[in-house]
Amino acid sequence: MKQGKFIVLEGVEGAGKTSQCKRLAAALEAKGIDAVLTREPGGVPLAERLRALILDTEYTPDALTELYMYMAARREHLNKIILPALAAGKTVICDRFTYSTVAYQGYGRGVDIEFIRALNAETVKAAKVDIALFLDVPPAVGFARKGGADCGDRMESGGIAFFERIYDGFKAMCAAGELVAIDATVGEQAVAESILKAVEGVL
Ligand code: Z5A
Repeated sequence: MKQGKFIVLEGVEGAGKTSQCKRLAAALEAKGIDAVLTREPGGVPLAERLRALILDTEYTPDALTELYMYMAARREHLNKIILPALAAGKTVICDRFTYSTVAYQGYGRGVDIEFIRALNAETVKAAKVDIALFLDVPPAVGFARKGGADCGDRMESGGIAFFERIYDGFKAMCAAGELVAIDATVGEQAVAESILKAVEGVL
């Protein structure tokens, strides 16, 4: 069985990742490609439970505790969904992945970036990302789309300076060639077309 393709969409809040993951899955299905749509943190029951705990404002984990929770969710997700789907020849579309950890816990929270990269590498070493796209929308635009930050979500209560650092982190990964930037400030249909064009290069 030929290994499936692994596609990741990244971006700040309100960049349109969730909408575009769904559009991409539908576009690939229309081409006869079996696509699995999933997300981080989450995708499988244990990781979804970790997600609820991570985002819960009741808890105040420090940056390292938060990092380990994202990693634990990732490992479970990888083992239960991503690797089996890829091995079965399916194309996996994942809403956020390792790049978010570098951006949020590294650039955002200040955890050592090389340490995060080492943890990411050890956690996901069996999975190779074929293309990772950054939906480029500045944080202020993303939050405006959503009608403001969701104060019921612990991550979103970080303030605009936190999200500016995260955005800068994603841009640095684009400059390093780890992420492919897509202008996502334009209409949804135009963004979807740019994404499909980029993805067709790896199918
Ligand atoms: N996180 C982390 O810190 N470390 C990690 O390792 C990982 C994650 C994996 C949960 O992620 C949190 O986890 C997140 C990062 C952190 N924290 N924060 N803050 P999430 O992906 O579930 O949460 P999110 O980024 O907040 O998702 P979101 O707000 O739902 O954004 P989105 O998926 O990018 O956007 P959307 O839902 O598709 O669209 C938002 C709205 O914009 C909606 O009304 C759309 O109709 C509209 N929209 C979409 N596209 C457009 C365009 N092109 N024009 C105009 N309007 C649009």
